[in-house]
Amino acid sequence: MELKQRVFSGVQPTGNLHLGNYLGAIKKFVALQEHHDCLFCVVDLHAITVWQDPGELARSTREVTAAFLAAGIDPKQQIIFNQSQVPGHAELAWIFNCVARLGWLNRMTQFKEKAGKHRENASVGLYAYPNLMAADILVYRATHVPVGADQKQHLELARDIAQKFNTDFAEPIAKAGFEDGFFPLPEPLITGPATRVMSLRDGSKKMSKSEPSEMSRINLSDDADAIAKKIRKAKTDPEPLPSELDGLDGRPEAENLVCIYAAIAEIAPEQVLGDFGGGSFSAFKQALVELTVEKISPITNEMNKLMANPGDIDEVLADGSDRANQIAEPIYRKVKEIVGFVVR
Ligand code: AQP
Repeated sequence: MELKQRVFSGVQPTGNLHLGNYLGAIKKFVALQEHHDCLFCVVDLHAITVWQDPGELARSTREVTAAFLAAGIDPKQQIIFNQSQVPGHAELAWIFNCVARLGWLNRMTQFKEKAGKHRENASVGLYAYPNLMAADILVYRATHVPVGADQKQHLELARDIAQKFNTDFAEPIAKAGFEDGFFPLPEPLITGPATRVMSLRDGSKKMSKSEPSEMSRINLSDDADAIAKKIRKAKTDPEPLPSELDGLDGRPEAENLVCIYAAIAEIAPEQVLGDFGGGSFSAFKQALVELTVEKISPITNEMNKLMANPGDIDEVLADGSDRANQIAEPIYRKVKEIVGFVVR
């Protein structure tokens, strides 16, 4: 049975959607929809692995949906939905809890970073998060997953889980007519100059929703003045911009701004240095402000308009969830048969 190419990716509704989420993920979703069948998910089950205020969670779920729509994803051609409305994600995650090994999860660096010193106090959900992420992808037998570089390790785990499931249940899978295994090994799509956008205040840390300093990130909700202020105050170094890429070695803040420019302008970092190399940071930052405002402000304005009608956003999610469920339900039913559950 030939497997259809299918794209899946998710964004957590945990507030402060930022330029890293946009360039590392959402902008790529928009490009991929041209030639692929895609599912774009607001992963609310993932969000609650860390406590969320319920009212704020609902607002953020609509805000991420608004960002998908405002960025240009077509909700009729593609599927936009929230994870908790499709039961197959959590159900398959349980089976994967029984397939994945503790040793695999113990290696996950994101859990170590997020749990920090208070590991004993972290939720079980935060620890098992990568199993749910594997289920998110595989409940659709998705083949391609566009993500930022921070998700690479979780994607590798999803491949390990798919592989182990295919091996553990090889016999019933073959009997059911799946000659090449039941689950595909999903391919990460981590490409372009902005796979890891860094903090504007510290080039060694990634731009992140949970960083307390607002100056560290550009939020998709920022207006032109806020964008300008944050870019002008972004940390740099005393040297002028180099003309060649290797001149950025050991200069993470300069490299970050060049890569942000390249990703927004859709050109190579070499070309950015060709245009701005040898010049001062202040001239480059001014150009980056203008470019960022030109490209991000229309998205922000559209998000604000969409957020004024939450009922319309909820309809997009309900319709997308129904369509997602139509794909997930028969796949999960087949999984149950393969595992040996008695089904009706
Ligand atoms: N800095 C980044 N650069 C490039 N891509 C990024 N992504 C996140 N940060 C960057 C990508 O955005 C998508 C959605 O991310 P998420 O919402 O699922 O969660 P996250 O990775 O946990 O986001 P944050 O901002 O880093 O949140 P906190 O502060 O909670 O850790 C993913 O494809 C992600 O790779």
